[in-house]
Amino acid sequence: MALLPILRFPDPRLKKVAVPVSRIDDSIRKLAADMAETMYEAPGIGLAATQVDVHQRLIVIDISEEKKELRVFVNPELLRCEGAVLGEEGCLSVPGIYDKVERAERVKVKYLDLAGKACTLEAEGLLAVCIQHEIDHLNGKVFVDHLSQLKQTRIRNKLAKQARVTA
Ligand code: K1U
Ligand code: ZN
Repeated sequence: MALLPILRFPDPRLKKVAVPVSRIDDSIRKLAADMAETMYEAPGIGLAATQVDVHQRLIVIDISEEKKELRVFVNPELLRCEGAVLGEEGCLSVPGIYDKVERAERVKVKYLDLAGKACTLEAEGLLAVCIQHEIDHLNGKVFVDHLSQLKQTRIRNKLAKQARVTA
C-alpha cells in the first residue's frame, strides 16, 4: 500500500468532475486500499479519489471510532435525500478550516462494491453527511463552495498565508 499526496484547496484539479469507473479491476482495488491508508493516516473519516488527483468515481469512508469499518463506494449515486441538518465540516483538502454546511439528514445511495456487486445503503447522521461531502468532491465541489463569498475569500487568504509560512 502507499500514502498518496492530497490536493489542497484552491488547487484547480479539485474542480474536475470525475468519470464513472468502467471496470473494477486490481488497479481500482489498489487505489481503494491506498486511499484508505491515506485517509487513516491523515487522519480523516472519508476521502474521494479527486482529492488524490484521480478523477474516477470512487470514495472511501470509515466513521467508526476503531477505524475497522471501511466502506468503499464505486460510482456512488444519491437516489434519495430527505430532511436537512446544519453541521460542522472539515476537509483534508482544506486543512485547519471548519464551518457549518447544510446537508440532507438522510440519504439513500446506490453504488458498486469492490467485487462489482450493485448495492444500496440508507444512511443518516455523520455517515449521510460524509457520503454527500465525498460525492461533492467527485462533482468538483469542495465544502467551502457552500459558504458565502466573503468566507471563501477569507479561507483562501488564510491558506495562502499558511502556505507562505511553511514554504
Ligand atoms: O473528504 C474529506 O476531506 C474528509 C473529511 C470528511 C468529512 C468530515 C466532516 C464532515 C464531513 C466530511 C474529513 O475527514 S475532515 C477530518 C475529520 O473530520 C476527522 C478527523 C479525525 C477524526 C475525526 C474526524
Ligand atoms: Zn473533503
